[in-house]
Amino acid sequence: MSEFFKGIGKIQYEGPGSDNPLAFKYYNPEEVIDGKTMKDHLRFAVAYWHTFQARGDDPFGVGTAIRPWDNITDDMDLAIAKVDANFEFCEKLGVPFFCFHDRDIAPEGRTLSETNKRLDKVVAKIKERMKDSDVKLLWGTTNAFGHPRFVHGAATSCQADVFAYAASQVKKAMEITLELNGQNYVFWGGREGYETLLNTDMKLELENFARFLSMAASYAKEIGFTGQLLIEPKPKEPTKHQYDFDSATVISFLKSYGLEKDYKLNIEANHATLAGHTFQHDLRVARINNALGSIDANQGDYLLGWDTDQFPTNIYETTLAMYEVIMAGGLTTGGLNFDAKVRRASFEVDDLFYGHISGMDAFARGFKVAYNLIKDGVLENFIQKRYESYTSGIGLDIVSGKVGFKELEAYTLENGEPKLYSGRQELLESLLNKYLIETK
Ligand code: XLS
Ligand code: NI
Ligand code: NI
Repeated sequence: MSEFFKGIGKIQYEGPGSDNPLAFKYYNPEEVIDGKTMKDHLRFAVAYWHTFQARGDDPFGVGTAIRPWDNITDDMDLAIAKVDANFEFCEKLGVPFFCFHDRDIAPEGRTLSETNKRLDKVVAKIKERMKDSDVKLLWGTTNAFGHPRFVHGAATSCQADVFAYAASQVKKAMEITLELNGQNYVFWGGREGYETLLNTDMKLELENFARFLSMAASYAKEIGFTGQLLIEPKPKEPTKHQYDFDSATVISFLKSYGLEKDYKLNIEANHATLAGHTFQHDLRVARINNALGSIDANQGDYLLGWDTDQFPTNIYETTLAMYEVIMAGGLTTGGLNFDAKVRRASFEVDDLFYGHISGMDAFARGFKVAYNLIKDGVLENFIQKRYESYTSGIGLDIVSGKVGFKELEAYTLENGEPKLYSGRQELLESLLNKYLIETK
């Protein structure tokens, strides 16, 4: 087996004082916090598509990436080689998981059965590598948006034969995810949305989408896939309006169709911001609905209106994200998948390492700050006090359903004007900064 990332050894934790660019400054995988190692708290994953497939092309120019597998011309040889590259990369970084789309690991053949045979070949290779590696599959998914047949969508296509094709594809992708012991299965509705309502039967498309997800959940049960099914919200791109707009939309969609027991959410930072929310907002909505499943860890650019999928470096945001994760009880079967790509100008292989190292350090740091904030009750104590009026008297009567408008009017007539209290945002922001700066 040839080595792809020559000259790069296992990335070590060297601590905040280190100036070695190929070392962790904050991510110390073996450090135990609250009874668990950082590795187990953070459950990082490498995204196959960005790391082994993407070439840095954009609408204005071709790919710029220089990769150690560039000399391999046969596409199946290349697919097999990338399995080795994936394991070497994850092992060198000490990342415990990876994620893929079916079409990332094996190129399509001329027919569905040929495509599936190709998948089987690559899956056999992955299984073989898994035998002597600790690297596992966090989730599998289907790419039902890249091929021209999905021009009008997959589950929400206007054509039933495309719906059927997409179902066949998910069926197979679920089977291989099970075979590889994947811990989750993700649905990102790449083209499940519309460009114009002038040609769109929105009601039928939404119903079909629900039918598709319900068939998927039944099939998962039938084959004994016990991993978590996840939906990844995104408001737009590639379609003008994606049906899985944001956490709130997806949760209410799931509830409308009775699917809420079968699905949780995979929240992506950049998708939340595209929807006009903070990352923390979409995580919070998921958390309070017991629907936080997994995370696509990346960040967008506030000046750009599209999904830039950058490596997460903003510690303020990783802190608030990890705050939600800890408050939700941890990631359980989910993880922090780097759905992130190096910039087009960062075309060397070292950049793939720098990107992941910076993301892992940013989340490790965010995790520690969030952990301390929660341990010291900095925000929770304040919040508890802020809502204290609902724990006794008229407030308790409201939340326990004891009173209606008449009783509330009587209360107000008797008690007069409410005495108000400050929300103390600036104070809390400065406390957050203190923890960001002082956390060891
Ligand atoms: C694209 C999505 C995609 C999903 C997996 O915007 O983030 O990469 O994570 O299909
Ligand atoms: Ni994603
Ligand atoms: Ni994205």
